[in-house]
Parts: sequence; structure tokens; C-alpha cells
Amino acid sequence: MSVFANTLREVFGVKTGDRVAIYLPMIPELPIAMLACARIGAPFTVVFGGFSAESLVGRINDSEASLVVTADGGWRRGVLVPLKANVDAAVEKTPSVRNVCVVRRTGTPIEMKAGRDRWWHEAVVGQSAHCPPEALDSEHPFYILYTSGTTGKPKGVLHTTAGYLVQTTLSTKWVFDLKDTDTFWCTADIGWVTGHSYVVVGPLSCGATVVMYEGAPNHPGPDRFWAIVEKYRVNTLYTAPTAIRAFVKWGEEHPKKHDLSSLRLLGTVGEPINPEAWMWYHRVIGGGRCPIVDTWWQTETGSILITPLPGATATKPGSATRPFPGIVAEVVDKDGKPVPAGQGGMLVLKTPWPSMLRTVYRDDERYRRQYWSEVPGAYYTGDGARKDEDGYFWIMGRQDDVIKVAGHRLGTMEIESALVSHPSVAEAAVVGRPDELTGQAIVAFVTLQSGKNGTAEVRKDIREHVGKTIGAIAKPAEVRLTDALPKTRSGKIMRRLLRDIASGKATVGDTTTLEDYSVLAKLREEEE
Ligand code: 7RM
Repeated sequence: MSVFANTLREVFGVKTGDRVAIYLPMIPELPIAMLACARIGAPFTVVFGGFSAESLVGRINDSEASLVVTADGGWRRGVLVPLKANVDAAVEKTPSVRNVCVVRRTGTPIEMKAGRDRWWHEAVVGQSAHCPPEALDSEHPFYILYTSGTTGKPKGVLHTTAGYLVQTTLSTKWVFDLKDTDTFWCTADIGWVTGHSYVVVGPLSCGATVVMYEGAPNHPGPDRFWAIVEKYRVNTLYTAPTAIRAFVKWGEEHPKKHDLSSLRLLGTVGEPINPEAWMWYHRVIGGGRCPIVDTWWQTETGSILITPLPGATATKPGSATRPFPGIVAEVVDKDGKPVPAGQGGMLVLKTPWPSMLRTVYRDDERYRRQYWSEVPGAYYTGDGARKDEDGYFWIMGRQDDVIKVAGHRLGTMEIESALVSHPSVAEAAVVGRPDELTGQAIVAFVTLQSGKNGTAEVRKDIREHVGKTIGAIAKPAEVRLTDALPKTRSGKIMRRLLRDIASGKATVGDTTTLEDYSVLAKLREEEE
């Protein structure tokens, strides 16, 4: 790590405060690059390897990174991901980038542009393994992580140095009861916040051994996780409900083939866990002896905020239980008044915490508007929740235009702007509908430009276009073609109605502002 920190300075001219974009697969060079940046105080932004060249452009330009660290390629279910080719396409449109550092991972033939591109293994030659950490202000920017919000453009969540380190370390220690003799496996990709906080910073700062893997839970076989747990004697496993639901579907025989007796604690994150999946996880994976910590938090919160502490908090399947010590969470109405127990409301945080985001990078106004204007005197999470008579929190999901698909956070507006950039598309509205496996699934309602035909081919092409524009994870599960979208008199798309239609529910509630009733009738007909 120190070798690469010196390389950043000496070879790539990165100075304290300069931004570095990291676009790597799940290989050791990824945490090494992050920690090397931290060592010299260069804020980094990790871009998930599944994001497209186009998404990379947006993130590099917003952060004005001078260096991109990437690899010749990555592996995903045995398929090659052309990371360097994506970077080549991206940097055509990113004036801030001076250099590209390339890890040799797959051996894929790639182009190296003289003067701009350097191989990692060549650049590090001769660099010292001694790099004293830069002394920094506690509030010095640590990293920027782009996350989906309610507009078409992802926001750069800014985390700072000391507070983030303090709280990720403490939460790892208390929530996972982690000791330096433990082997901890958080299965998230480092491209998401869960990987930043609980693959890299928290567990390493606790001195634990961390497992990282490249690939997928069902490649080469559906027992991939259990083979890894057995091989490395993992004692703490932290994964997502969507993965657990897939395991339930694939069958008990896969975990049963492996010795999982090393496990002592299980965790989940990313979305509400249904009680059936919770029970299965407890019985089949935990052998009935491991506590489960259902941990609620966000990219913005930096670390786990609502969670049981193992051995100390009685759990209820489906509830993230109670706030972490020092966290003041509440369920309130629009005026900020707590709602009675058992009633749904907005989940807010009433006092600050060390690892909270400090702003939206270079957009303080959006920060204020997004988080601090909805509820007076509180941070609004965007989640709906209820608190029961015992003070336990039950998270009910997003109340804004953010959806969680297989634990991945996506913005409906982002997908809509990708859709309308397709030459055949006139207008689009995207909603989430419940999905047994992925929690939510993306449904796109699309009207075509006049004269364009709605063939199956066009629908497929539209899906692929979203994949190319954002990344494969954003491809709609369903593209529904329609002549018109239901709108209010002022022209706002009535998403609530579309959500009901997408999930096959009868339309409930107020439709008096609906511009054209026949649109709704038509949309329903399409279903039949
Ligand atoms: C860590 C992460 C944040 C959103 C959040 C919630 C949902 C996360 C839980 C959960 C129910 C949980 N960051 N969420 N954890 N819902 N129970 N234990 O996921 O920024 O990508 O997403 O995820 O809606 O607001 S994130």
C-alpha cells in the first residue's frame, strides 16, 4: 500500500487533495489503491466495475479526477468485462484525466496510450515501501461515492477522514463483535458503500482478516459462498437479503455439502429481509446457533445506524431493531412530529453522527435540499418506517424515487433519462414493483416517437440501451409500451398509479387530478 502511495506521488504526480478515480474488479489492488490514496490525502472515487463508460464519464467529470486506476479487464461469471476499453472510451470526454494506471488482471489485449497509460506493475518498480501518512485535518475529504437520488444525475456523497474511520471501526467492533483473530466476509462489491465500510475500512482497522471474492454467488456453482466459508473458515458473514432469497430458491443441498461450523455470526444489509428468508438463514446457514444482525444504514450515513448488538439485543425477524448507541432515530410526520407506535412515517435522524456525509460534492445546495429541508430540524433518510411498542424499527422502504434492485441503489429518473436518450423513445416513466427475488424490479413505461413500431426487437433494444448507458444492473425487467402516460393537469407523471399497475394492484386512492382517464384504462388493457 505504501509502495502504491509513493507511486501515486512520484509517478502520477498526485498531490494531497487531488482526486483519483478507481475502476477495478474485486482484486487486492482495489483496497490497496483506496488505502494508498487515503495515505497521501487524495480523495478517491470508486466506480463499480458494472457501470458503463458513460457512467464513468459523469463521475470523473464531477470529481475532476486526474488519474484513473483500472485493469485490462475483470471476470464476471466467467465473462470478460472490458474495463480498460471502457476507460479509453470515457477519457475521450474527461479533460481532467492526465494518466491511467492499468493492473494486469486478465491478459486481454488492450491499447496503451503512450504518455498517458502506465502498467501498475511497471509503475511501482523502485518505489519505497515506506510512506509516512500525510498529517491531515480530521475533516479532510476521504472519498466521494456517487449514489442515486431523485434526479437524473447521481450525487457525490462526501465522506471525511476521522469521523468515518471512528464510526466504521466502532460499528464493526460492536455490531460484528470483531476481533483481530476473526475472518470476516462481507460479500458486497467494493464499488458500493457496504464494501467501502465493511470490506475495507472497518474490518481492516479492527485488524481482522478479510475475505474478498471476484465473481458471483452462482459461479462456477450455486455453492460458491459455502465453498468459500468452508475453505477460509469464515466466522462472520455479512450479505444481502436478495442473495439469501436466491439461496433459498437454489435449495438447501448446496450449503449442506459444506462444513459451515466456523460461522458464529450472520449479518444482512441493503433492504428489508422477509421473515422466511431470515428463518432460513438462521437455520440452514447459521445452524440455529448464530445470531443475525439486520443492519440498516445508507451510503450517506457511512456506517450502520440501526441494528441489533449480538448477544445484547433480542431480535425480531424483519426488524433492524434499535438505533446504535449515540444515534437518535425517530419516525415522524411531515412536520417532524413523532407518529404513534405502530404507525408508518418518515425515518429521520435528529442529531449528527461521526460518519455522516458532509455534503454532496460541490453542491451544498442539493445537500441542504435533499436531506435537510423535508423535515424541520432533522436529517431525512428518504425511508418510510414504523416503530413498534418496544421501540423496534421496521423499515418499510424508500419514499422517494430511489429503488433497490437486488440491493443495488438506482434512481428512477436516471433510468428515465437513459431511456429517453434512445432514438425511438419519446417519453418514459420508471417505477419499482415488488419482486420475490430482487426485492424490487424495474418496470419502464415507454411511449415511442410517432411512426416507430413497438416490436419485441425495439423493446429489447431499449433495454440494451439502458445497459449501455448506465450498466447492466439498471436494465428494466419489463419495458411496457404505451400510447400515453397518466399525468396530472400540470403535466406531472402519476407514478403512484404506474406503481399500482406495475405491481398488478387495483388502483386505489385519488385519481381526480388524472388528466386523461382513458390512458389508465389503456395501460391496464395492455396487461391483459
Ligand atoms: C448500505 C446500503 C440505502 C437504502 C436505505 C434503505 C435500504 C439498507 C436496510 C435497508 C431495510 C435494512 N446503502 N436499506 N439496509 N432497508 N433494512 N437493513 O444499502 O445507499 O445503497 O441504500 O437501502 O432503503 O435507505 S444504500
